[in-house]
Amino acid sequence: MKDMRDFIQAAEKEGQLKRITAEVDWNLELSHIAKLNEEKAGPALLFENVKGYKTPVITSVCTTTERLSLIMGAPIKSSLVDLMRFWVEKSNTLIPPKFVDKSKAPCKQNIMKGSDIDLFKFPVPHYYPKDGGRFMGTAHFFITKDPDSGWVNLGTYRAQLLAKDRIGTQFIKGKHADIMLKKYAAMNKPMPVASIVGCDPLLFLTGAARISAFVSEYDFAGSVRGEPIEVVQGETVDLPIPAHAEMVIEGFVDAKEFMDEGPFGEYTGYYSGVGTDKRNYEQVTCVTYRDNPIYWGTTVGKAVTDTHMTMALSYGATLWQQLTVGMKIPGIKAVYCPPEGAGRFLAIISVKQMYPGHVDQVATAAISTEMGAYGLKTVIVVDEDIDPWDIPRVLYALSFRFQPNRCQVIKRGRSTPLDPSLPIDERDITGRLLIDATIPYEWKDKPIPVELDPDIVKKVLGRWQELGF
Ligand SMILES: Cc1cc2nc3c(=O)[nH]c(=O)nc-3n(C[C@H](O)[C@H](O)[C@H](O)COP(=O)(O)O)c2cc1C
Ligand SMILES: [Mn+2]
Repeated sequence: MKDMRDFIQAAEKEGQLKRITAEVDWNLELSHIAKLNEEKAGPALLFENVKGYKTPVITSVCTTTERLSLIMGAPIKSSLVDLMRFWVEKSNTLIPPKFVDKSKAPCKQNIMKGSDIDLFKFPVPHYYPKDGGRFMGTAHFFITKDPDSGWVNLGTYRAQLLAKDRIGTQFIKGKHADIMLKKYAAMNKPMPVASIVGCDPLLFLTGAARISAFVSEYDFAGSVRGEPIEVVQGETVDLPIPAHAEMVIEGFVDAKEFMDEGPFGEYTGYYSGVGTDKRNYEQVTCVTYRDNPIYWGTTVGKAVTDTHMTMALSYGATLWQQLTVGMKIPGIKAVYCPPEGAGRFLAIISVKQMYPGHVDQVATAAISTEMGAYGLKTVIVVDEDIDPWDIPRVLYALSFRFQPNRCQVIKRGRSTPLDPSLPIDERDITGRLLIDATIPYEWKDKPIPVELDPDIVKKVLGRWQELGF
């Protein structure tokens, strides 16, 4: 899979995509159709007739495990956990991207520069009633480059359509683009950026993933694809651009320049940026796009949407990988970060205990990984006989194995400013709760589980029909 067109073809073949030919308004109507469809776990939607525009809009690309499997190149019936295992495997190797000539890069088929630039030429949706405007970049990512090391980052950060040649940014403190922007600011230079709208959906998954600092998301994507991602030099910025992208918005972010941005209906189910938040913005220098481009958007909003599925996959996999491959902690059976918690606020980890304190090690390690150190609030550790995605069994453990006195409250940790459980002006720091829902390893007298006698089970199953079942 090289681009969005390959995805559309594959999804259509699997009955995972629906074309909508009736006219639909970009103003609220399109997003509401998409959201209601997502709540029913419906197909990806290709809106072919958006009021006032020729360009089609695709939504709901990542909402189901079937479509995540198609994107990852895994068997279509894979579960989220199968995909997480696959992700962990692929993160052990990295394949850097490969530059191709501009003539082989469809993203260069059309080029707008200078006064020709007009982002209103694209059918950018207005998603939720109280959004501050239309959001150009939702299922997109910004490409940036570290001025010191040359490390190229792909990061998904929302981008509001602010003017015909401006889009907003929301680089939350400590995100890779924020770290880079501060370096450019110290050098008194604006930061070159490119926003990519519509491409191989895998690149969006990686843009939203918590790949470690100094590792390029391109290299991880190359590993998943088993071959280098094809990139091409930007027109006005020195950045590698996905050659098969539908739309590329090149420009600069000046750390000293601000505009009003937001609010936006975020993945927490609440608006963020309420009031007069000022943010840096991208001043656009060039827009390139394919012939008959396809615009890609996503609803974000209340769980469960593309955002939650994407994060549950990539954040869960990253946590798993960091605990096992990174920290080499023994006994980790599985990790699950439920989509309902956007894969980031709640983690459930199943462990085969091997020594006293093992559970505490796992729980404190989880909140210290790159993934867990940012905003993870609750860690539940269960014994190896419980699959962490089997929520009824997790509730069982929380009822019969959990003891409040074995919980630990961590008072301070890095938070996300989007967490609605904290007061709006005090969201830098969060508390954390580590829940031990296991039977302690060191107990000599462990509770004796009630199990059926295997011989009798065999015998009654042999009589099953006779018994009238
Ligand atoms: C649809 C969507 C929108 C997002 N919007 C933002 C945003 O506005 N700001 C932000 O800092 N993170 C946002 N995120 C989360 C980041 O993509 C995520 O933290 C990622 O790790 C950032 O890349 P980085 O690790 O290279 O900084 C969003 C994720 C998704 C899926
Ligand atoms: Mn990154």
